[in-house]
Amino acid sequence: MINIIFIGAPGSGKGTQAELIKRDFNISHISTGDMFRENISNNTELGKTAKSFMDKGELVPDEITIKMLNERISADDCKKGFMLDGYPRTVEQAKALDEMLKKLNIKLSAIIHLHTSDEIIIKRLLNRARADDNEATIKNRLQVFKNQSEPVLDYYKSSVKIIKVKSVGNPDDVHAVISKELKSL
Ligand code: B4P
Repeated sequence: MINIIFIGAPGSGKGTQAELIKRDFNISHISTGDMFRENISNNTELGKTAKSFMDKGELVPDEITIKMLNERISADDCKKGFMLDGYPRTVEQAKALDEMLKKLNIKLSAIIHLHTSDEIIIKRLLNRARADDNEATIKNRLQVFKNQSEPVLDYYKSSVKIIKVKSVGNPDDVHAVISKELKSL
C-alpha cells in the first residue's frame, strides 16, 4: 500500500500527475483544492470562506483546512492507500497530519516534490485560466508557496523519503519517472 504526498508550487502539475497515478495505482486522490472548489460551486459556508482567500491567492486558514482533511482521510476508501494533492501546505498542517496518521496507524511512503521554473508556471496557469489564475494572483501564490509551503519539505526531510521530480515536458513522461520511483519503494 502506498501513501504519498505531492508538494509543488501552484501549477507545478500536482493535480495532473495525481490523476495519472490514480489511474495506474488505484489509490484515493485527495485534493484540498478540488474540495474547496466543490464547496464553492455548491455555495456552502465553507466554500464562501475558501473563495475569499483563494481569489487573492492566499491559503485557506489552517483551522478550516485541517478539519476538512482530517474528516476526509478517516474515510474507508483511504485504507487502500492515498495521495494528498496540495496538502499539507503549511508546517501546522504537516504537524496535524502527523498526529492524524499516528491515530489511524498509517505511515507515509514518500513525498513527491514537483518542481519547475516560475516562468513556466506563469505561462501554464495563464493558459489554464481558472478563476484564481490571473497574473497578480499567480505571483502571490508563488510567494506564498516559498514562504509557507517550502518549509514543509524541511519539516519532513529527516523522517520521510522525498523524491524530487522535474515537472517539465510531456505529463506522461513526468508520470513515467514518478511511477518508476513508486514501484521501487
Ligand atoms: P490547487 O487546487 O492545489 O491548485 P494548484 O496548486 O494551482 O495547481 P496544480 O499544481 O494542481 O496544477 P495542475 O496540475 O492543475 O490550489 C488552489 C488554491 O486552493 C490554493 O491557491 C489555495 O488558496 C487553496 N488551497 C488548496 N489546498 C490548500 C491547503 N492545503 N491549505 C490552504 N489552502 C489550500 O496544472 C496546472 C496547469 O498546468 C494545467 O493547465 C495543466 O494542464 C498544466 N500542466 C501540468 N503539467 C504539465 C506539463 N508537464 N506540461 C505542460 N503543462 C502542464
